[in-house]
Amino acid sequence: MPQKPIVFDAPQPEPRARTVEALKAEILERLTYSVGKDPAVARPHDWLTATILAVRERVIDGWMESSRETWRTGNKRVYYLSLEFLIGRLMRDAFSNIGLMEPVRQALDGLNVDLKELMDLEPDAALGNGGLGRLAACFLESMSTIKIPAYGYGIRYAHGLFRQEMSEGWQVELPEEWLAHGNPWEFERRESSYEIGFGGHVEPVQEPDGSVRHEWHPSEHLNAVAFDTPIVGWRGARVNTLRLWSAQPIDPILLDKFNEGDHIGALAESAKAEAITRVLYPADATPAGQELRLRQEFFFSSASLQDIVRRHLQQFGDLGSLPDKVAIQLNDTHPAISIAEMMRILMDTHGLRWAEAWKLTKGVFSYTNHTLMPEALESWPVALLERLLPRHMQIIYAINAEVLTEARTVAGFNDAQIANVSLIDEGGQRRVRMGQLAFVGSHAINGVSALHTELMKKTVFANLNTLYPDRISNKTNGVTPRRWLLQCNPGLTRLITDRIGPAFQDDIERLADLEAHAEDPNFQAQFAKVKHANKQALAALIKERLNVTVSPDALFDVQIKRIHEYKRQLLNVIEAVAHYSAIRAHPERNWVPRVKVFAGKAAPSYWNAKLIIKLTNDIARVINNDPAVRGLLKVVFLPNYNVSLAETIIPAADLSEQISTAGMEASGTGNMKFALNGALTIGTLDGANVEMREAVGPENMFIFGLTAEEVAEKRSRSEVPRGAIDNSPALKEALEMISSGVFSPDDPNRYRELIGGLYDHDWFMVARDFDTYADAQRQVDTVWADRRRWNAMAIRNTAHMGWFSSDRTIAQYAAEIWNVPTSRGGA
Ligand code: 26V
Repeated sequence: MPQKPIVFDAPQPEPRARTVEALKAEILERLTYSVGKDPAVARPHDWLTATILAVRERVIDGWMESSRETWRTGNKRVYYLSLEFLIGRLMRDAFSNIGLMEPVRQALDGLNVDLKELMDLEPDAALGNGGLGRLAACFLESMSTIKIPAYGYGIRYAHGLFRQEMSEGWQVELPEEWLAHGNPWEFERRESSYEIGFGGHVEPVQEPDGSVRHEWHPSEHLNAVAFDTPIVGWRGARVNTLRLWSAQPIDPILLDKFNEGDHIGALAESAKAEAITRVLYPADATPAGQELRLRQEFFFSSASLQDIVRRHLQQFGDLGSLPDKVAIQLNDTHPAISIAEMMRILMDTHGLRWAEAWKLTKGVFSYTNHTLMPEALESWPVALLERLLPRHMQIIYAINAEVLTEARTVAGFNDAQIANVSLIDEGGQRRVRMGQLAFVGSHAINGVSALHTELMKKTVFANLNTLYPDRISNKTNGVTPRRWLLQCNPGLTRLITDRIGPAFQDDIERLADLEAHAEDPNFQAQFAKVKHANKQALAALIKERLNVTVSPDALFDVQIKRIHEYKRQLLNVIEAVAHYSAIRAHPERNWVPRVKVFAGKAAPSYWNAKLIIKLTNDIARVINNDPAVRGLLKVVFLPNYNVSLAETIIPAADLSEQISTAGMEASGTGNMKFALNGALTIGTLDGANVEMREAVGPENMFIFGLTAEEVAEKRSRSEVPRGAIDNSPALKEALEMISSGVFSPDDPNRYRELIGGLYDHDWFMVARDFDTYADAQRQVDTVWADRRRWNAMAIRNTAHMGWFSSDRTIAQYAAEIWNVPTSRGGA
């Protein structure tokens, strides 16, 4: 159906009033007329929905304006394709960004409703696993803030990341129900739906001019239906769209089958279609190899590209201008099949020739790599792709032929180099390497920290980097200071505003003005007071959730992130055991009271990660109940880590644990959030820690451990860790305690294998980094004892985190990859 032309001067309503009175009236109105509840009997969830609907209207005013402007100016749009968006709660974010937090609070007060209570009711949208998904969410907010016309494209999972509960210290996974009470933020766009195919065959068709066109005839079809959520930038600068696709059957019920009496069969098709967007894959430990995952990837890639091309043609009429008007960022390889899908759309649907289609494709796409772990790099069996996406497999072969010819003739590659850049992994079962596909189909490829980008050039993409030099660049990650400072830490925000004025709220690098106050005893006292209040709130939460009493005067030492061997929660836990032992052995010493806080989810199939959770809980039980410890050490594992929990824990942290094996954490973003909130980092020279050290100064951080180079060297020699253990009595004792069952009397062998691995290969260098880590922890104690010094360091951490704002990261993508202007200038 042809689209109607856009009428820019079409009538539009008056923007909504923003006064307390107007909000109050509107909330009542929404409660009555949209939720359908009498205020007399309305329940908290009804008030929540009504409040979001009322504020949403103020967001919509900006949304319409932003979208009209982009249509009117014809500015380039950025499309961020991501299988994950870990957005968390939206209410405080939206209210605060459009400046309605206080008016809404007062409006609700006038209705005898407590805003805080409503905020706690909002589900935490966990459509992501960890850092990669949260980065996508920070990026969306920053794109709105610095005024880039942008869409996030992803999947509207019916169930996000599982809910974690503890059963006798073991992780149990329960389904997550974020949509149970509906989702007042989203708009279903039935009219924006696209057909997605799978399977079938490809037919070559001879064209009159002698060329051959390919027609793909899928054997399965389903619909992708759009759900839009507005994403508002700071001070309402711009409102962009997060468009999430939901899978729906083309025929909800096969009526013939139903009438024949095959009721289950009649519904089976529809269940199969809907299965595609039912759940988020919880695996960030190994790539999910299953067919359903590939279906998810193609499903959302295809829907997004059809939408992008449709919008482009509607506005500009021709495809030649695609790279001038469209930039598509691939968040890791999950949407990499988009490269082949774009080629298919351009050639098979729109009749473009190969060379032109390939030029346009490379012109629009760019790709971000988020991990170097060989076991984490996605690849799909050729046989599976041939069956599920036969046309795409043909296109991938054709791309590969072109790349390999170039590699041989232009670059003069030898056989080993050819095998390395090939899109097809020929070792064993033939597989398509999605990283290589994403690389060759993109004009720009980036890593997420300086170190990670360097390692990318030296390892996975070494040969592709030789073949296509200058394509790889670095874009160090960042975090949005709105959510991760202004909203989650209002006390610190007020204090900073009182001291250096409010300018930092609009230009976060102005936080550097705090440097001048770092040694001011009065400011230090206020800074510490804010921290103390945040720690009291966390202590209350720990009491409520775990019934463990912790003192807010103790040092809060925090490690919260996905549980992974490379992130080395095990190193932290072993050090806790060694410390416990030392406290018992030397009660006379002046120990610094510490609370070790852990939180994080383990992939359900990742046994060692789950065992590390159990170990943490086992150790916590023993230490917390040992009177000889006299409360000098407490260990707590807070269940169900998510964005909202992070927002409570981070402002309360004194010490941030960023202790991954060097070379393995691509960037980390939690590290930035902690430092921004005045925590000191204990960490390795890994990921963005390296750049954080440059920003805050090495004297304001506790760096320890092997470097990435040393790790690589030890691994290449298969060096055994024996020496490290034999030479460290403290480590040796701690390991023996754990493996002999001191913390698991009910099952003394529970940790034998886990600890045995450290003696045997110690792939993650836990034993070899132990001593320097333990030393760094004692250094932490020494500085803590000199509280003036500690506070000065904490203030300096906050002062120098401005650069780690996702606004800066996004401005770099805009200038160096997307070629779009921003409110900070450029293009
Ligand atoms: C990591 C690993 C590591 C070891 C074994 C297998 C495996 C599989 C997957 C992953 C994570 C994949 C992608 C990811 O989430 N990367 C994260 O991206 C963040 C945003 O750029 C970054 O800050 C984290 O360091 C990085 O792990």
